[in-house]
Amino acid sequence: MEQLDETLAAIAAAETPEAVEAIRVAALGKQGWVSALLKTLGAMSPEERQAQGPKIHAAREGVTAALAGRKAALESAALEARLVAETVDLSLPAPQAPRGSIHPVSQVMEELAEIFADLGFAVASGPEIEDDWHNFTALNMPETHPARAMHDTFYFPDRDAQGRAMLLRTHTSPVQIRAMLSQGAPLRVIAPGRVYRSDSDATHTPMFHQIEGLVIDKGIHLGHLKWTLETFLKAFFERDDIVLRLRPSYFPFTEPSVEVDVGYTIVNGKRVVGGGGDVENGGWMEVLGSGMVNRKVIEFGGLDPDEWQGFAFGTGVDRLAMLKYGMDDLRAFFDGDARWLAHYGFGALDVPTLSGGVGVKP
Ligand code: 2NL
Repeated sequence: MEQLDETLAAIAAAETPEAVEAIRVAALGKQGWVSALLKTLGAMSPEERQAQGPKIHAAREGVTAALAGRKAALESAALEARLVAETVDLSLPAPQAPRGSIHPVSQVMEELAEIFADLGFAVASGPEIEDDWHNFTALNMPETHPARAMHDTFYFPDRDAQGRAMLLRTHTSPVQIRAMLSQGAPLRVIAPGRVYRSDSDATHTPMFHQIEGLVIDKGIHLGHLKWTLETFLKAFFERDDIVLRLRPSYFPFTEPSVEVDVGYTIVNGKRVVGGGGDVENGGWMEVLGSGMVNRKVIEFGGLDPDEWQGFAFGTGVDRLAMLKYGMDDLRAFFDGDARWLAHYGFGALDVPTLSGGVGVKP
């Protein structure tokens, strides 16, 4: 059978699955030559059919088997080629997964919590939407107090169930009022968090971060305040040559009130905290406000000021971060620019360290 030899040769020479399929159609398809031969069987005499039938069926089976064999061979060759092309070089470095970073404000808040934990302070928190009693009245700022306007407060249009004006807290002090009322005395807390003032320029953002501290106990005096702030600043700036200057000041919630400056030294044209003060190439910068808690505030906190005394202090977390880590644009803190974060952010494993610890050493 001449057609059979040709078909088998064509199958053996086929290079692609498409070529194999075309041959199958030409032989076994409805119009194929094998199908045509099968149809001729019906018109044959029994003798002729007996002679031709087995040959035609054998031709069909031969073609079918050859097609299947060639198809399998082509498929395994294709797989082989893929396996060779797709080798994986296990010695190459793994692709880096994109990593986020810790915002400097978060990092500094962690550092502060760590330092004050070592001094026996717990972290307290409270609502950012406050009422004017906790934010102002309890801090010795009555309705008529000019400081209520001084703060440029964001007020809400509605009052709360007790008829108190609602506002975005302007400082973290209300958290400490709440701590006094709920925990009583003695008390040692820090209150870090977001605060809001209607203020916006190169050095003021309407939202910023504050940390305040409050100690209430018996016989507390300015000496405790000075030692605590000095110990804190030494641990935070990781320097032993921290020099403080205390200046008398005024806050409604403390009496007496003290502003705290820290000495700096000019290094390569930049102010660096440490040493300095009233020397050549040195100066003072204000870092904290503080004082002995006003008797009225202790009363508003539900305590007897003849029995309990305390000191308190407050400062800006964003400013502390700028001073320690050398950022100079406050607004960049809240722009959410990934490039700024990649540069100034901290790794998740940059845990706040306290190399020496703070407090009394043996
Ligand atoms: C500053 C000054 C200060 C306080 C905050 C305070 C809180 C209570 C009672 C008394 Cl509950 N005082 N806080 C005291 C003095 C200063 O902050 O310059 N902050 C940025």
